[in-house]
Amino acid sequence: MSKGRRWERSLLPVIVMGLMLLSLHPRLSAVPSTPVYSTDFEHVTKKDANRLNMGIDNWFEFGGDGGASIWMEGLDRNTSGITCHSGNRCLGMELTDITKSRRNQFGIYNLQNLGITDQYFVSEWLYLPGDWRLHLPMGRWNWYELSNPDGAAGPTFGPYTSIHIIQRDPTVDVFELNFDQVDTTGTQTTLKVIPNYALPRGQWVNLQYYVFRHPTNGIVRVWIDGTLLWDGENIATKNPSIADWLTIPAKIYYETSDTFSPYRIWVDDLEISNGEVSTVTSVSLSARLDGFSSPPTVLISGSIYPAPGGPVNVTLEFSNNQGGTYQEIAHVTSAADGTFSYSWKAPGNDVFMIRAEAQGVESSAVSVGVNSVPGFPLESLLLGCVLGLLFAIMRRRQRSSRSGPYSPVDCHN
Ligand SMILES: [Ca+2]
Repeated sequence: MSKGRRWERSLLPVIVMGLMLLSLHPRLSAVPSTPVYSTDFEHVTKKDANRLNMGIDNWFEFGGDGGASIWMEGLDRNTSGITCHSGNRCLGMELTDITKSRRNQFGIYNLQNLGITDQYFVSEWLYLPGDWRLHLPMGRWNWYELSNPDGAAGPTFGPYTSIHIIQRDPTVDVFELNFDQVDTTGTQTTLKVIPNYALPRGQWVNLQYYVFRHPTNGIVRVWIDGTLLWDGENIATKNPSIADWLTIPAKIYYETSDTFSPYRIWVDDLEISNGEVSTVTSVSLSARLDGFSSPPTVLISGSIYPAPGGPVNVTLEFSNNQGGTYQEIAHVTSAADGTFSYSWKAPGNDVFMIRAEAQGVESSAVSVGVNSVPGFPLESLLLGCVLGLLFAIMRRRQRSSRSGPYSPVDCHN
């Protein structure tokens, strides 16, 4: 073997290392993002009694004056015992007088303005109070409507799908989850029943749904806390005669003649995507200090489970007060296999707790100690090596194509 080929082969690991390092760089690994809207409600305010300043068209339908209201928890109110899912603010919805209104529904309209046509995915966190229960014997109205994943936005408002909670005996703490559809004539059909459903109350719950809009072959899938509970296919999700449509991520709907009780629900961390997004059940994270970089760089990497099959938004945060409060590092997007990475220039010497969040699911926090030490820009050095080497190889191959195979003399040119 010639010296020329040994020279190339000895530097091959450097090339591979350099390319691997470059592939980890966030500016070079950016991928298209499927999510088209998200809010943690931290900067959302009430626009009026029926709308929020949240950047997209929304409307709260109460079905009667003075019987229902909305508020920004953490801004308009601080309800005892309520901690928002993220940050300090979330949306609160309530019925205040169910003789006037049995409805408080949070509708989002004109999703086509976000580039959505016939597919969308909604992820959000909901909170039902710990003492939440229904109050009537089983009858026509002993059910509670939690959400309408899809619906026509004009008379007769069909077809639409509903997520219903049923309590067949109000003296027994057992619930049933029903997935129903109302067709264009107003007829309701129960498409799936989950009896003895362990309804989560007094805790935040991740509700996610996917809708493919089609007059006959539509799809609606619903997950709660990452578990696919309903996989509905070949159902009507689009009314060809009504152009406008909406989705209702959260809703209170219950019997009007019931004795009043404070039916409240809270909403936080809403994200809308323009296609189906696999649901996140857990997030793993690791972080280590790159001792050769200056200023100190923390190499953060992690993975979303299960593999989402497409990009998912991931928020990275740090705390330098032993986990008390967190500040944002960056928003990154995962690869289709769920992996994500980021190189973070730490804001000084300290012990940092770092965590990642995707679709409202948080990783465990990991700890990294940063000590600023004199170093050298390894990344730049490797990039220089790689480019220089590639240039040299190209030149040698041009020469060899003119003058034949390498000779030992070539190495000393
Ligand atoms: Ca929030």
